[in-house]
Amino acid sequence: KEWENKELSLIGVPMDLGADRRGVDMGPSSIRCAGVEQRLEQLGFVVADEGDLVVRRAKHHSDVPESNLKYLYEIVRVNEELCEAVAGIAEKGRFPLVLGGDHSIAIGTLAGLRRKKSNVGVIWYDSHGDVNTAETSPSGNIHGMALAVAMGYGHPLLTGIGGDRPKVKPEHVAIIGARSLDPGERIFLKRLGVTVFTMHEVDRLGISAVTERAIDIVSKGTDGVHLSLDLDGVDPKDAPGVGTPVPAGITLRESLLAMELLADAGIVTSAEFVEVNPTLDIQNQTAKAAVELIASLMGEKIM
Ligand code: B3U
Ligand code: MN
Ligand code: MN
Repeated sequence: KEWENKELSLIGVPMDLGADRRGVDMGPSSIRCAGVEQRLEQLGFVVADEGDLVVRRAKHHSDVPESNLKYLYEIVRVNEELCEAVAGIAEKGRFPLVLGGDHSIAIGTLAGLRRKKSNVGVIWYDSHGDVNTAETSPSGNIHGMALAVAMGYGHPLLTGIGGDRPKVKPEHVAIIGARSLDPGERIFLKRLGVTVFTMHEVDRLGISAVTERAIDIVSKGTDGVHLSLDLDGVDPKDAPGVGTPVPAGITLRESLLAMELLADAGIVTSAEFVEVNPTLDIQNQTAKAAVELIASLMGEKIM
């Protein structure tokens, strides 16, 4: 593994424009407060905290007239910067760990990874599919479009970040935890043949079988695996501090098992943890859950 040296770089992206809701910009800060750096150091990682990117407060979302893409220009600008930052970290052979911010930042993360890897596998752990386009989105919120953009579908300013080529192939993606898909998203996912482990599969097969199947899919024919974990994939009882909680989700306990299985498989080469909104949280519980998940993903064992 390229990060066998246990060198890891943290980068925060206080992005909330993709969710059009304030508070998720404090996600990186809340995860840092929950002790992510110390926890990684206890695991033997040499952590470089690159700090946070700057996200400009937009005056009004209708900066693109007549479009269903809120805050498009600033989201593009920040993701271009994130792309460069992630590419730089990956090129140094360090493990990129990105802290969000809303899920629109996956666009920049995946674009940056594409510089180093031509076939990155992606585990999209989320209650949503995030495969809307301006045409299908009910909200105009770009965080609900990030995975479609990474696969090459969406506004050219978004799909062009880090170059016009698609950043991820549909056959290298596995979504885990889906339970809120828009009609257009269902059609899109079927048409592209993306593997989706909805809550139906999680309940029928169990999280361990689902995670094993997902590992098979994202590691076949790929040269690295990115985990994109939206905290709203976790059940809101365990992770209440998210902008769009969806009930009946994957418990924290099941999610920790999924992270342990990923750690055992030794396939994950980058990760991001997104959508933590401390203004909606109870005592920073959701950021603390994120730190537990990060520790398990990076190899922490009970004994
Ligand atoms: N699918 C809806 C809702 C949504 C997506 N992601 C989040 N919410 N967090 C949309 O707006 O695209
Ligand atoms: Mn998401
Ligand atoms: Mn979500």
